Amino acid sequence: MFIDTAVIYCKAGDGGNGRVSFRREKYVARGGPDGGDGGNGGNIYFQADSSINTLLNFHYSRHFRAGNGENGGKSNMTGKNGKDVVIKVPRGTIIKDFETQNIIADIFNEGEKVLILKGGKGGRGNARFCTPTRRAPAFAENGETTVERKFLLELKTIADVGLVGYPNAGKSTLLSVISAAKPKIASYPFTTLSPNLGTVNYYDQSFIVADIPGLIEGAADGVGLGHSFLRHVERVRLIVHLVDISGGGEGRKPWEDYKVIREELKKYSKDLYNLPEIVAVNKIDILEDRAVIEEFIKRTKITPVEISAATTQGVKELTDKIAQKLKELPPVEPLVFTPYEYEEEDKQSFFIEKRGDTYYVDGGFIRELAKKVYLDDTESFVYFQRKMRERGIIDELRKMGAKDGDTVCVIDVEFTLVD
Ligand SMILES: Nc1nc2c(ncn2[C@@H]2O[C@H](COP(=O)(O)OP(=O)(O)OP(=O)(O)O)[C@@H](O)[C@H]2O)c(=O)[nH]1
Ligand SMILES: [Mg+2]
Repeated sequence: MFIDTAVIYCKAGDGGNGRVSFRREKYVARGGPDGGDGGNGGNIYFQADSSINTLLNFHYSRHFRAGNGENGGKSNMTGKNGKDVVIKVPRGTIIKDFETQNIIADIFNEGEKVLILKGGKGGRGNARFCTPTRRAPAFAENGETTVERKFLLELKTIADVGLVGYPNAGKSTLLSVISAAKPKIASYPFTTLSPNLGTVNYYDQSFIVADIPGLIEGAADGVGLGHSFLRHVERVRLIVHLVDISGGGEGRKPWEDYKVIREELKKYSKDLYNLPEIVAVNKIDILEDRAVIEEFIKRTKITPVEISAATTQGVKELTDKIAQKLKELPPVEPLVFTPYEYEEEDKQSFFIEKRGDTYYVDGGFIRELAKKVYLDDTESFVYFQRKMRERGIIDELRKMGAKDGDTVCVIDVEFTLVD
């Protein structure tokens, strides 16, 4: 079974809570606060692994959770960070937000770890809230909690060469003689049901060839295996179009086969249709009349490379030609897109908590703003307050019962609420 899409659920770890604790030592009458910070939650990463080439695994396990950060301890002990989770996927896996279908990442480079969900930050322990005027803070921060996200994974294989052609043309046979791949080969159409990848080592160069199921007339409308697997040759640099010179033993005309496949490629995507192409005619070992090749040339205006994948005649010339052409072509690039960021969405968030008589304001919006504004400077602080008002934070404080003269604490800075 070939699986090239999957829906999975991931959750980064929550941050551990900060601790409230006071030093207790012999002969020390009143120890200061010594509650440690909570550890950070684990992250979720995706990593490309070229030893995998389907998304099948995700049909068995669909839930991934990174470890939570541990709570802070006494004696300023910071909690342990939660364990990261690294999810291995084939090269060319595109990760989308399930709800919006927006692209989050294209897992393109072999081995590269891409951060997809960040763990929650650990909360600060009470030791961190000690100020000259507040010697014994009896509170600590909670760790940041994270949300479970639903992703759609789509595989768009990355290869240098895509092998296309009629069923039974000998595509898999060709792949098996130019690479170490061992695809299924048989004398009936639609032997290949899912893409096979093979690496061709050519002197100091190497390239990846994708062999896909055969196409027939009407594939775009779902005839045969349809053409959805063409997504696996959308990201190639070069198409090698293999034509069965024996007409499939069914009296088909090779030049017609060629045109039919070109039509199907065009229907699937103009980009695919416009890719550089090398045409090869296969099975010349059983060619009885060279007139067939002459007619092919006349009708298509293309002089094909003549090969026999079965006897390997002409295969070396074809490989030379492919390698030469690839040298001239630019490398495959990752998709161009603006990555969708959950954090962007969260950057507008804020929350208010009342502890004792103090209102604590925090959240993505505040943190973002605090990065830009130096809070200890009066003028900047006025700006900060204005932004808070615009975002509706002051209104929310009032709704919660905050009155003039009440203390509001924004991250580390305390101020008195006035209109
Ligand atoms: N005589 C001859 N037979 C060949 C040659 N190449 C492949 N064949 C035979 O053609 C048949 C089809 O070969 P495959 O490699 O499975 O063809 P395919 O294009 O991958 O077919 P699908 O996967 O069904 O699309 C097999 O019986 C092969 O042995 C060749 O050069 N000469
Ligand atoms: Mg095949």
